[in-house]
Amino acid sequence: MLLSEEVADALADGRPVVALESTIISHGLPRPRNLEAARDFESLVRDAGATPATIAVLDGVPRVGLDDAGVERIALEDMAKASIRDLPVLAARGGSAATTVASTVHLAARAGVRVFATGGLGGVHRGAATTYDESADLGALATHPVAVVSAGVKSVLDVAATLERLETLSVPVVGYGTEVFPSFWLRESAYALDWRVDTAEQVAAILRAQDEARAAGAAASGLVVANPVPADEQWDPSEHDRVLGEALDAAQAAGLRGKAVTPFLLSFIVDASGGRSLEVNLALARNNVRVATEIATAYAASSR
Ligand code: PSU
Ligand code: MN
Repeated sequence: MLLSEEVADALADGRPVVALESTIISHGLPRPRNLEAARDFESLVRDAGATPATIAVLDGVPRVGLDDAGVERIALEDMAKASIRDLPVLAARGGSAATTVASTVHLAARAGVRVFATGGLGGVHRGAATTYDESADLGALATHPVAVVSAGVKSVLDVAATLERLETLSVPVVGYGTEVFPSFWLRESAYALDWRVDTAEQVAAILRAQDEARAAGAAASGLVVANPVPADEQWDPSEHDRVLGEALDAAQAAGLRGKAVTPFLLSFIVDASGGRSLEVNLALARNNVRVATEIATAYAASSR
């Protein structure tokens, strides 16, 4: 694993660092908007006084913090999609890949980065009772000390089952300024949360409590910070419902399985919505990067 110089320096000085995911860039957003987005997310972190750590595997080496050439590669090259289990295979053969939430969390934890921003979390797919399709993101959050700021999970997933699994896995979930779990393009799902936070300092205090528990011998655990898309940027709910139905039908007709399912649904929905879902996706991801930067800043301040 290789840390960029600026990430290594920031961590050594106790300055705030925000991990950023690469699968959202390589497989979640279409070219060329994805390159713009990757640069934009990094700028948002920098402009708020923190250090971005975009994470990916390049030529067999997991990287925590990319230079501009690396950012271009994840956006413009055809990258594999790597979960945690793919990391040793890529290392052995010198391969390159974008990292999912699961593998980004894993590498961030190894580097000592405590806060991570993405768009949406992977979760339990509809029909999982027979397909067993549950993202490794959930298990990764159960075992790594990284807080993930996301806009919840997409309504293409089984939102209720995802929340149940997070409960079983003992991953805390807090709503950022909300009592309701968001559903990615929409501010709300049908599911209420147990805990609401309203400030970055409140999240930093939870991270501190986790650190103290771990120092006292508790196992590592992540945190889901569920941050709804701003009200004026959410998708029109009726258009959302229509496109969602079409996407689920298409995925079933295509008979996809494994890691092909999520990228298929994402690109189908961008096309079927005439690009509208993409604008909402970018808006919510930017919002998550902003909140993650505030949390990382509050966390760094609280450890001085
Ligand atoms: N959800 C999104 N956008 C994404 C993904 C999920 O709204 O780009 C990506 C993330 O990288 C996530 C991965 O970790 O899909 C989950 O894939 P799978 O279901 O194969 O675990
Ligand atoms: Mn899957």
